[in-house]
Amino acid sequence: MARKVMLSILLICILSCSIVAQDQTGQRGQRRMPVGREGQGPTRPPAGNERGLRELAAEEIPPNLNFYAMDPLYNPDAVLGWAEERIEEKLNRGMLAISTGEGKVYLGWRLLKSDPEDVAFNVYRSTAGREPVKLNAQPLTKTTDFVDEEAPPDQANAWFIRPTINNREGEASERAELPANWPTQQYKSIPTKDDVRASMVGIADLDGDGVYDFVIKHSSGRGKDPGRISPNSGAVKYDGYNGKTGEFMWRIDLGWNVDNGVWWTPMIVRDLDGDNKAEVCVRTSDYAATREQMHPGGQTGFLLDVPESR
Ligand SMILES: [Ca+2]
Ligand SMILES: [Ca+2]
Repeated sequence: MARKVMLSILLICILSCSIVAQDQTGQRGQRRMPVGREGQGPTRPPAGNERGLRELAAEEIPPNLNFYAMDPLYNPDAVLGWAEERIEEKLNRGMLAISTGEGKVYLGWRLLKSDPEDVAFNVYRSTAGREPVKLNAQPLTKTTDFVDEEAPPDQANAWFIRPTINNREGEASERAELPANWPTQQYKSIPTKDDVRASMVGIADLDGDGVYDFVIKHSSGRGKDPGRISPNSGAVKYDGYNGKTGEFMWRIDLGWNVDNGVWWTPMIVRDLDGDNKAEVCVRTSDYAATREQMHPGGQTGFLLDVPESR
């Protein structure tokens, strides 16, 4: 297994405000602590904050990073090192069934990189849990979709495909299902916890099951634009949702000291160490639970006056 790079550290660094450059001799620069004011300082993050990471010891920091975080975090199961092979997502077929009206159901699925060039597909439907029936007369070779115009709408239906290679069928995909009397709805709806509105969405497989999940950045607190100097109006928070089940997974509260910038408080959601579970890289700062606990620069809203910008 190739050594995998702990790029998350690098990216956390790039996004973090507390970065220190290596000098040309490779020596670590003097660690700079955030400049707090008397009576100011971080308070504890909420109990529900994601805490599955620990601080990285100095000897665990890969030696030739140009930048590193002052307090990099490291998942104990992750492999440290550098990627010698391109890290690729391991996704499932993405079998999809969408009612398009007039009794028609659009079916779509992924062509995988592992599929041979002459792959073809058979499409199956199981109605009310009965034995699946093949819908196509000949294996499909041109596209990775199919329209089922004969599914009984008054019964629950499930569809799946099997790739065929040299007329031999391969493994069945996961199933896409529609309940009886399905509505005409060309999207999936996932309710958000606490009716949170998203200002930004990251898409990647968080739990490694081959299905894309979602990370949303809360829009609570008006997003700040660079043209205006204004204090934060809310803590910056991110939520994770399971794309397969729609279930809420976790919430990360970065607190009030992270500027709620529209453009400069982004996230990167991507598998960086090759374990097929996406990392979430965000900008960090000392935690402040309330507006009153913010660093002084944050209270005035002047970004260049906050410790994280120095
Ligand atoms: Ca997933
Ligand atoms: Ca990962």
